[in-house]
Amino acid sequence: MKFYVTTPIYYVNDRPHIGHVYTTTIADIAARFHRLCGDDVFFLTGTDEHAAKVVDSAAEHGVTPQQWADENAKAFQDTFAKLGISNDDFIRTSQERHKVKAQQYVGELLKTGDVYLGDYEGWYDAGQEEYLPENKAKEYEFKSPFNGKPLVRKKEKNYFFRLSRYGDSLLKLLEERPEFVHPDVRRNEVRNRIREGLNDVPISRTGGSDWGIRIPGDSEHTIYVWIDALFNYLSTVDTDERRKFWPADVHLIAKDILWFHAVIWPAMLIALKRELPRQVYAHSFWISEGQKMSKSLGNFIDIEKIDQYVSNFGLDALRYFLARYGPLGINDSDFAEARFNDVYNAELADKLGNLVNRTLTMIQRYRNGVAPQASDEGLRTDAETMVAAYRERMNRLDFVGALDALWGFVVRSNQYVEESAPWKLAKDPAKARQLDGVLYNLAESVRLISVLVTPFMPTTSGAIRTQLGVGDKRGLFAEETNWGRLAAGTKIGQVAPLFPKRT
Ligand code: ME8
Repeated sequence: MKFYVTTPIYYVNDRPHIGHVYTTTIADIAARFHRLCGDDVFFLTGTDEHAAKVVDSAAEHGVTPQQWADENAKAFQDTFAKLGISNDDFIRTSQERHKVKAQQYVGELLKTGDVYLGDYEGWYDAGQEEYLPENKAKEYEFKSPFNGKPLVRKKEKNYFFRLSRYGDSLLKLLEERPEFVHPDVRRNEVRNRIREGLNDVPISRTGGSDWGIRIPGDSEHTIYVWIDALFNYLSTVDTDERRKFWPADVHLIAKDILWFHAVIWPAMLIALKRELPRQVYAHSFWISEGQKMSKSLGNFIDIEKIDQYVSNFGLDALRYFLARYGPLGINDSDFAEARFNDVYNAELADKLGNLVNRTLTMIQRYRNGVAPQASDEGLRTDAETMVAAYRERMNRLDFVGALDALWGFVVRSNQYVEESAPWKLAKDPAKARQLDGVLYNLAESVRLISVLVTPFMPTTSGAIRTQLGVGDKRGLFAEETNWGRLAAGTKIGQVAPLFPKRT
């Protein structure tokens, strides 16, 4: 099976922060899970470069827009590389391969009449580069809901996309394929707004700057940055080798950009007669220490702060925290240092780290570092129930649920240590076989956990496997999750604490 997952392409004018890192990490977890299952995965992220802000900032810094974009795109690329993100490509909308395709798509839409030239007047949010509908502009008292700056009344000759044609098709789509927009609350929001009626949307701008992609056959208008940006998902895989990946299996985004992804994008694809993505998954927001992150408060968890967390706790601890406590559902999540510290100690050090460490230490102490023979079914049923729940949840991108199931099993295994008290069995030679069984079951549960943490904590997974003596190389999910795969006689490696406790 193929699996194509995308993140938003990020505005190249901003510096990477926890929000960008979050969506990209979540996509990375999905990609790694599907690779573990043997799927043919394509994972795309990138940068959105044709915003007017780029021209302004470049001018302020005395460089060309392209130089400014190059520099800032690199910040995103470096950040994702440093965070071990396993994207298969990084699309930049200023790349020729994208520009050619974006022009081609607009050309197709001009031919079908889905794009036409007309007049536009409305309330414009310069920071977001979008027009707000009259009622929204009024509701926000003619100020940007994003940065509070006054909206500007703007009039221009524009190319429009005939969105008004597609209301019924979109409602039908949401009816027939409810999973198209996830979570449900977001689908309902979209449906209600579509029912209020759809206007045609302006998809071009003028402004004298060359920065942007030209509307084909027009020397003045460039393609509005949002339309240009949405095309990235298609343009990147619109080649002979990659066409097999379309349609995208999931576009991961946050709720701020739902309308573009759940309404404008599918309408354009219908107009282009292309297959529609299977899902648009709009998560909620991270807030910081109980407050909304904003420029004015200066409380972004920015890349410097992220680096600090990584050096204090390790990259995998950050990935775990993001995945387990992140805003995948409809509620916002708080990124707070005290909470991070508690989670690290309680869930990584005391639960997972402790289980691995005590299991391997006991095998060293009681069995000379060699995994013994199984003698009963011990933790098997618990393991199988957990694996089934984990798989089903991972397939639905319910990472919180999958980690709940997995950590439930970690807790169960720790409990099993207490119940079976190997230190008592070790004192009685008549119980040697029983002790073999207990130690085998624990080692096997550690092996299984090493496989299932792979998408979330790839480095930890490797470390557990090296300590257990089974090597970093993994088979596919289906075979690795068979209970009893650990060979008796496996010589365990050097044992070291995975998550030293923090104060
Ligand atoms: O909107 N919590 O780019 P952008 C969680 N270029 N995620 C957050 C977040 C937060 N507080 N803040 C941002 C754009 N994000 C356009 C997209 S796509 C064709 C064009 C994440 O740089 C989240 O994924 O403003 C959100 O949707 C995205 O960053 C917005 O990134």
